[in-house]
Amino acid sequence: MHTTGLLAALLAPVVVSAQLHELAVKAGLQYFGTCIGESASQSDTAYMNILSDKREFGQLVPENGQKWDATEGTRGRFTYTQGDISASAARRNGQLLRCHTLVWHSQLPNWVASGSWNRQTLTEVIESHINNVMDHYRGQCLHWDVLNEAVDDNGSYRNSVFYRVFGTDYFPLVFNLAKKADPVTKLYYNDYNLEYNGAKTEKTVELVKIIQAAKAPIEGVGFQAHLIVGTTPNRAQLATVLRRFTSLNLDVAYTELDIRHETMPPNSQALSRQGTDYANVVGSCLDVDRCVGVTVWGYTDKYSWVPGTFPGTGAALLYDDQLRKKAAWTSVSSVLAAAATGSNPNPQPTTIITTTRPATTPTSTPVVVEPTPTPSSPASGSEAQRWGQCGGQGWSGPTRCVAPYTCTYGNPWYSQCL
Ligand code: 9MR
Repeated sequence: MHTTGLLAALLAPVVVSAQLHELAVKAGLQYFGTCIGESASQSDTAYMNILSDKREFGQLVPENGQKWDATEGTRGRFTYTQGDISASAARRNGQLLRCHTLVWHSQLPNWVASGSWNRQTLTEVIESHINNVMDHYRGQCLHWDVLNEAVDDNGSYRNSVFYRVFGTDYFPLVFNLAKKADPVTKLYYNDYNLEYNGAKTEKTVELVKIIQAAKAPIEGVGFQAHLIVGTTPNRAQLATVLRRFTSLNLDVAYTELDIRHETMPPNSQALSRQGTDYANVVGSCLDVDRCVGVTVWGYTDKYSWVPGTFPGTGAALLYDDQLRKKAAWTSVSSVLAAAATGSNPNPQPTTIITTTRPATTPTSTPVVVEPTPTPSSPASGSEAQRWGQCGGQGWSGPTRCVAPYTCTYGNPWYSQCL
């Protein structure tokens, strides 16, 4: 090889080949995951092949299968066919499972939404629902979204059947019932548009404080992050709003991330801007201790709720409708890889960060990634690092954790150093 050729080869960017979940774990998160569309999962093998690779997606959540209308469409008759699709896939693939959702005004069967209830009768209904569904998935859910979208977009409490019967008393009630039904899984409040730090965020802080004042066991807040290209807050702004909740002694996670284009089809500039927005969201999670993971609401534009709900918008996900990775995928992998190879994977910035990790520019700022043959395994030695896997059926890696972390049971297939 000519000297110049050799030099060029040495200086050539190393393409980021590692996958999203394995990079996320190396970067200090617990997981990078996706929701699973129940119908696509039954009909599209190529879709399932990518989704089943736990190096790419280490966590799944059902898009619709565990909701009230899917699990208890008729009072007292529980069906888990749809919900079990995601639980079985996670078990088969060795992936973590987030569970979604127990108490929500939407996808709520008519017999609940339009019933005529008092506090006692509606408590019985909620308790029976929570007990049955949580019992069915006991030992399998890392988190449960106990309460979903209880705050309206204008910053008032949502006028649902639950609010009309109980006022704010149902907030602590549902967390207490959930803790009684499954004391192990982490209990989350989950909502959208919290990212903008506006009136809705204020009200959600108030909701959390009501639950905590009643000594009920809320443990995390899920930021759904259904965002729009070009209007997504920047990394520092996002970290600031996440910290409003971690300062209340809660975990936080991005639970339903997608960033839609409002002009379709997007040109290359818009696709690159989408990459910047994605990197800012993922980067903000890396910047905040107790931001435990990122879940995208589907991974491919082939299957997304967005165009159906916001006609004329779309292309919100990391893979296009041909299952090819988009610029946004490269941005996310770059921001994770930069954190994974840094000396301090989860710093605690005290001032507004411009960051030592590039927020994006994946093509011009290539990141060198060490080969990572075994996801979630420690770099060396017989002890797993923080968030690393330390047990589970079929696991042959380390079963001890570096101090001060302890090997904590997540589900039969996954224990983790926490
Ligand atoms: O993606 C889900 C879509 O298939 C359903 O039709 C819709 C019905 O409400 O729910 C979508 O998922 C929602 C999630 O459960 C809660 N946050 C908002 C999500 C997008 O609407």
